[in-house]
Amino acid sequence: MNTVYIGLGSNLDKPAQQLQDAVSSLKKLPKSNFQQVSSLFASKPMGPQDQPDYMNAVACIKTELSPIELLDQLQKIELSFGRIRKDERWGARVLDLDILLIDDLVIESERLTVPHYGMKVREFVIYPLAQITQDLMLPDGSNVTQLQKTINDNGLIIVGELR
Ligand code: ROI
Repeated sequence: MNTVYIGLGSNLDKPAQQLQDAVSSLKKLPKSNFQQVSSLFASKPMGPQDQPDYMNAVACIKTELSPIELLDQLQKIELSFGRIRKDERWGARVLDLDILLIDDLVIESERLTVPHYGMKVREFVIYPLAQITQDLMLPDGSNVTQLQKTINDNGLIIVGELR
């Protein structure tokens, strides 16, 4: 069993509801056990500012799926939520499910980079991750609680809980 942290994000079509529905989908993943999810956070868009604010959260699962099997499952969920993969980088999206960490694995393949390449500087990843872990260590030795202290919260706020 691998312990996996997944970043959830949405800024279209009732984002809070999208994230709650996404959590329900994560609870049904095959060969997996849902562990926990952070609070629901509202965040300012990183990247182009001419898009709605985001809702973000981080969930933890334990899974026997291989990393690629898990990626396939998460992309299937994104598609089922009406996610359209556009060429536009960093645009608005109905649902984003990012694999952040898989135990202390380092993966650099065509489809999958783990740890997630931007996670260490994104307040909407590090704050929810720090909320559900204690001194979690990344493969490069950095500590999530320490990272949180160095990253500006950029107006991030907790707006609710996910079940
Ligand atoms: N900005 C925020 N605040 N939250 C996200 O989940 C998010 N996702 C993205 C980009 C467009 C980079 N900006 C984001 O993919």
